[in-house]
Amino acid sequence: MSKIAFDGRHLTGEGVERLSRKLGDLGDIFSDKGAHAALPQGRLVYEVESVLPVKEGTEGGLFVGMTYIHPGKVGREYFMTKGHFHTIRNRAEVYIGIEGEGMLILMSEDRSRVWAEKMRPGSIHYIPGHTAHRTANTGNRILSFGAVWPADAGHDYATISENGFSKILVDMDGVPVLIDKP
Ligand code: M6P
Ligand code: ZN
Repeated sequence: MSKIAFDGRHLTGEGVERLSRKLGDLGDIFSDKGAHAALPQGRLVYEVESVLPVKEGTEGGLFVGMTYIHPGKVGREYFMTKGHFHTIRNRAEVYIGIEGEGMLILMSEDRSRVWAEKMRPGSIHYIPGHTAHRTANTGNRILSFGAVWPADAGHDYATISENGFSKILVDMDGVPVLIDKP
């Protein structure tokens, strides 16, 4: 019997690590700085639960996680994850939509291409290597998805926090649209 399970709301079992990110932790990712500053900094944006069966950095190992993004917006931009490249750039990842509606936003390593895939319950997304990835909740309830990634992939957040993605996902009359970063 597996020692970890998803009970429909959370990962349960031994060794589940949890982290949460609040608006105050995410000042550098949203483009409308005024709208960000006006919101309560303690508001929860997303939570991540992960299981690391092997030591971080183990070649050939896999990690598994669940991410839960709350509904909300900062200005016209949807609540979203920080986003990252993998430190070892060629490492890929798989996301599986579980609940709610969202968009997986992807960007090529040279920043010239940004595209998005719709996430919904049951959608499966292959994130190739050399591709930055972040997810946005475009609905009005929680967006949750599962992820599986190589144990040696690593998270490069610095490249994204310095330059962001070259396009942002905004609400245009109720429709999520990618536009050039203002
Ligand atoms: C997925 C995986 C995790 C990641 C999480 C949140 O579960 O890709 O590795 O940590 O999403 O994304 P971020 O780390 O960019 O905040
Ligand atoms: Zn990743």
